[in-house]
Amino acid sequence: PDVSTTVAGIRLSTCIYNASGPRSGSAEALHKIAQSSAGAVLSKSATLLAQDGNPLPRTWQHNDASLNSEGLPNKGIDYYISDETISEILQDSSSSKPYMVSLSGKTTADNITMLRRMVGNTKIAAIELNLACPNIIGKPVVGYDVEQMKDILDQVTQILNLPPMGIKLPPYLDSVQFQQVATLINQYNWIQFVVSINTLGNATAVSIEAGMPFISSNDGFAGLSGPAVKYTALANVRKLRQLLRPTIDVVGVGGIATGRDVLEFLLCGAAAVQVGTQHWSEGPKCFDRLVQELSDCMTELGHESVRSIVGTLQPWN
Ligand code: RRO
Repeated sequence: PDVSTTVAGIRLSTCIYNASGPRSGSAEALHKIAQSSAGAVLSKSATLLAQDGNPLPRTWQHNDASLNSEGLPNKGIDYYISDETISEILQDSSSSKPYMVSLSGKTTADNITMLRRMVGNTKIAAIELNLACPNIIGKPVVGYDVEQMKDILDQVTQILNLPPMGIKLPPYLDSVQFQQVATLINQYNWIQFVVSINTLGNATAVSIEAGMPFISSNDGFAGLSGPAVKYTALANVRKLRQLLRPTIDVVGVGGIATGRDVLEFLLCGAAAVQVGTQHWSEGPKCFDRLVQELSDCMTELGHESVRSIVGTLQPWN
């Protein structure tokens, strides 16, 4: 079966690629993704300047749930957009894969400064503007604040000749939130895709032996990911697909661990999917396995192409 897709008009040879965050902070790590069956390569969210992130321990994993309070450890925007880095990531690839950059400025001004540095850069296939980091101490999630979100989207509108643009959203839980955010997003013609979901913020894992949270940073409050969030992610993809204009692609992410999970996201309306927690625990060979499992599952169910599945979940009545 045909497992290729397009996102924002960009061809992805497979519909599965990495989520920003796990194993995506260095050219060396990104090169391994480029060498796998992943359909694209996406960087760790960049800030204007390099930073170390929050104190350790800042991640925790158990069965079907992961928590992180990384606090944006990254090498700074100039690293992720430099010719040297991009060549290193895409070196000895038979066909060069789309390379996408995630941005998560600490302020709107920082995001605008970083975007201006990417104007006219044709080596960057797309930009994922992260409006959903839950771990910056004292900073609200932009995607939960319609006013702040409108302000940044308005400012991005002023910048011309950017690579194709998408935004990364937090999980929404209430229908009013979905309506508000979709109505806002639909007003911006430059938004070509949305990525849903980022981690579910402010979760806590408790050690009964220590009598403390497992995670030290941010008082033990952290973003929840992994199979525990899959159902929330599926609903977010489905609802956004229903509410967003058809020219916006939805990229699904949240708890994908098997080829069957990928198919669930495609049915709900995802044009492509990202894998975060599973990539973190299994490493980049997860993309080879997931593409094979998806392909097998499609054959079993009689599906000829990914694109023909997208958004075909049927109603009961
Ligand atoms: O670095 C992080 O703490 C982080 C980010 Br920027 C994000 O968007 N989502 C997340 O779970 N962690």
